[in-house]
Amino acid sequence: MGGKLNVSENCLDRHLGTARENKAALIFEGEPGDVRTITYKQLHFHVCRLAHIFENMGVGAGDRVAIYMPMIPEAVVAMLACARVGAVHTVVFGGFSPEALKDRINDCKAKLVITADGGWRRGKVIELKANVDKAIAGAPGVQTVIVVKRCGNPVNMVEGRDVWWKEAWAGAPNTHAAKAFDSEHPLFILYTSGSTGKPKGVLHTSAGYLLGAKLSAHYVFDLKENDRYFCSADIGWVTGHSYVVYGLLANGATVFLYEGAPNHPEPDRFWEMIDRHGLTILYTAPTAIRSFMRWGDNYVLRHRLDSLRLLGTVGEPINPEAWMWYQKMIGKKRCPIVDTWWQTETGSIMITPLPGVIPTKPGSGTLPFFGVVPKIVDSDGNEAPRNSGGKLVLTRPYPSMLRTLWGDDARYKKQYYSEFPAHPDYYFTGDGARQDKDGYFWIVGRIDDVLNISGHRIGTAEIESALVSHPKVAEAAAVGRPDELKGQALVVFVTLKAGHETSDALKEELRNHVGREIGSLAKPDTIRFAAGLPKTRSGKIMRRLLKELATSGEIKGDTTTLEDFSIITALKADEE
Ligand code: 7RM
Repeated sequence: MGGKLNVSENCLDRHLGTARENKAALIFEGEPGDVRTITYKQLHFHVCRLAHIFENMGVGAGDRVAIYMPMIPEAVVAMLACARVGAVHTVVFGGFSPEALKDRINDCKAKLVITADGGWRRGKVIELKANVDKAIAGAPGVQTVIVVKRCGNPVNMVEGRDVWWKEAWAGAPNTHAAKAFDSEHPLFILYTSGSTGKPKGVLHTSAGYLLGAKLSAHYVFDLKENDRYFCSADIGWVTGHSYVVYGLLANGATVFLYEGAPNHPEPDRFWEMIDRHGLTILYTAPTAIRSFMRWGDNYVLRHRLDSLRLLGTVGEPINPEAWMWYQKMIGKKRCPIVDTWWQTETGSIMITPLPGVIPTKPGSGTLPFFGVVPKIVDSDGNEAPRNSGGKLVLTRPYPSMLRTLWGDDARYKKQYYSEFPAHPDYYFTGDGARQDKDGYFWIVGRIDDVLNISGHRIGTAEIESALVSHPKVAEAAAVGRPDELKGQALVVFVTLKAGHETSDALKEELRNHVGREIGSLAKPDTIRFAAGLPKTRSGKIMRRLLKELATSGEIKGDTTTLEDFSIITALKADEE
């Protein structure tokens, strides 16, 4: 405490007057193929200007700003301009529905929303501004909306509330004296799924977060001055915050930003861009790698990929087969792979190899990063023997750890620090893992009620509450089933209120309903209607049994606490 800094100054001004001043900070490629290069000096101009615009609007230290944008440079400018004036950004992934956006805006009481008319995805326009309008209909606290013109699709501008980015731009000075904020000043809130129906607003602060992001980016990607770094994560996820924006810009790196889908116009878009822009580092998710494998080697073999020198993965456990393919087909056996384990809550990479230093094993994140002290423990918090599974905890604090859940300190303590009463200082990750004889960590996956679908965290409770908000649904239970492509697929069991008939049309209606409530990423892969759900005598849905049924079609596990066994027989008979 007591130290002061400005995060945006540390990402921008510190490079001015050095050889990096005219270096590309961002190389942007839109899905239609438009390319823009923005140097550190130019990015600084843009951020300074927007900082003035914010201040003229009365948006300053501590105010919350929601960012709902495509992957375009203005999104990065918006984040850094918030940091510059001490405003707290909450970036909401563009794939979330108006309903989900509204909840997040209301939870943190954002008074400014920054968006675009639309964004390109597989040749189509995602209508972001229209979604913002719907969200704001239920979020009366929003005073201003700044709109970037990206796609030129028609939008409705509300007089006195909505302003075009370009018009707000005119006249604002392009230098801005950055004020220093306390090291613990809030930097951003990022909503993430937990084990209850309501997403949690993970709060990160300034100095510790930036240190974690910067130091880890430097060592894990072994950054060199001439690197051109490509992380395919959207800035709506924590990976985009730490390893597109803050960690890389603080290091003065060149970041490649791509707006669209990896298979547009063809499934070789990434490889084509890597060659054309001479990209040197690729950081992506296992689910993307499995898609590339499925699309076929020919799309990869059309390209040289000889600029690449380092590969990374994040988001979920990588199966050894995908790891080997990545190493051979993309890295040509020349490039080290860093499998990086971390979370929205940890803010920066926690378990990872250091390339060229730590020997890797396909599927393992290997060893902890500097200052990180993880342990595998049993239910009492005692260290588990090597090679036996347990719960993954972080036993010591580190700079980039989350500070609280926005507006809910009690939930923060309960969620993360109450799992082991004998060790109130152990942070519980929610992951199951084991350590092998060499001390290497192998993450198995979530052991709480959180699913990891294509690297996206989704709480079963969120899906269930979306389903039961449909007028025909009585009860719902969501479980994960292993899926070759997505890691986990989403299976939901639904019982209907009396008087409603099951049908394929209703299944489609329910899928779309979840899409509207949360976003397309949460649409169930399989919907199964049931006459009843298996419950304990105290009325708790036994998801464990449903998960077994969804996975193997059988239930062999312990059913002694089940209240009514006939339900299981009926469920099995109902199989599609
Ligand atoms: C960065 C991010 C966090 C959850 C985490 C794990 C899983 C992430 C890995 C991984 C195995 C990895 N943040 N996870 N990285 N599992 N190996 N390298 O993903 O908050 O969205 O998700 O993702 O279960 O708890 S997140």
